[in-house]
Amino acid sequence: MCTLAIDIGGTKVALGLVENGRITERCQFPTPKATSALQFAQQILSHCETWIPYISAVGVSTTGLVSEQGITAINPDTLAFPAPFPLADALKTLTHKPVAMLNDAQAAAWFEYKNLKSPLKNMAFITVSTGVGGGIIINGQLHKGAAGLAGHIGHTSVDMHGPDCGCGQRGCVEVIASGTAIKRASDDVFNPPISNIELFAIAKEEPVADQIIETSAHAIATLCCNLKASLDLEVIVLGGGVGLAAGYIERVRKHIANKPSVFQVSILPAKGDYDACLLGAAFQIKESLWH
Ligand code: BMX
Ligand code: ZN
Repeated sequence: MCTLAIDIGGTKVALGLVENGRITERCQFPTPKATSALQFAQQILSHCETWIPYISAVGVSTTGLVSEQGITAINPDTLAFPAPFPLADALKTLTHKPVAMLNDAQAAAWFEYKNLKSPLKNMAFITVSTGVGGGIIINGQLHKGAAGLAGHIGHTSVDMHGPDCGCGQRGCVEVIASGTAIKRASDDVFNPPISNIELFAIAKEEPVADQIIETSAHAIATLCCNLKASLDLEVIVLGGGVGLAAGYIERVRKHIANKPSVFQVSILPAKGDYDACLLGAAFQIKESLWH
């Protein structure tokens, strides 16, 4: 069975043709502006027209809160979805295939959980990318909560006097640690502006660059210890463009090692690497068809 996997992030959309858990075709493009759900779906499908005859289902992982009604932004600064945004329905109408949709980090969490080397019961996945997303596994089950919000750990505050977050709160992990936050801090000091990739590349020789990345890693480490305290997780898996950037996990581990031992938790890189959310998109549709 071939699945069309769609991963919608705040910066890019990735598409994959997935067969037996392997990505056989892949493409990506900048996230289109979210106008109407039907238009958005049409734009996405225009990038993979030749794959459509081979697919039997569509799996979507997307940034935002996913409910029966569609997608809602928690932080519209990362991607503003006009409400309601019934993307699954639009994709169903256009492809005539079964469609299942999950939040991007929840989908990756479930995929990563099912691919852990040693079986555990309690785990979280954190993506540090355009935003900071999360997915939580409790007692071997993906925990979505009453309305699907569970795992939006990027919007837990680690500094009540911190900067305003697009979600309406202050000092959220996302507004301090995300790729967007790193870029904002970097633009304040580097003229001409540099990309986050360049920032990571110069961090060894440039203390200002190093400090910006440290601030992000420290906030993520604090989040990990908060999660350990609230959920007693056995492991936390890190993903996303920033989360998987060279040296980032080591920085997070170093900050965790400085916290009281009871709150320390092991950190692993995502097995699905940069495609954890895309593989999660394919994985969850397969599961939803079986159950
Ligand atoms: C935001 C939120 C989450 C998402 C996370 C990571 C929106 C639109 N998104 O916290 O739902 O999981 O970003 O998203 O409110 P990404 O764009 O970085 O992949
Ligand atoms: Zn927030």
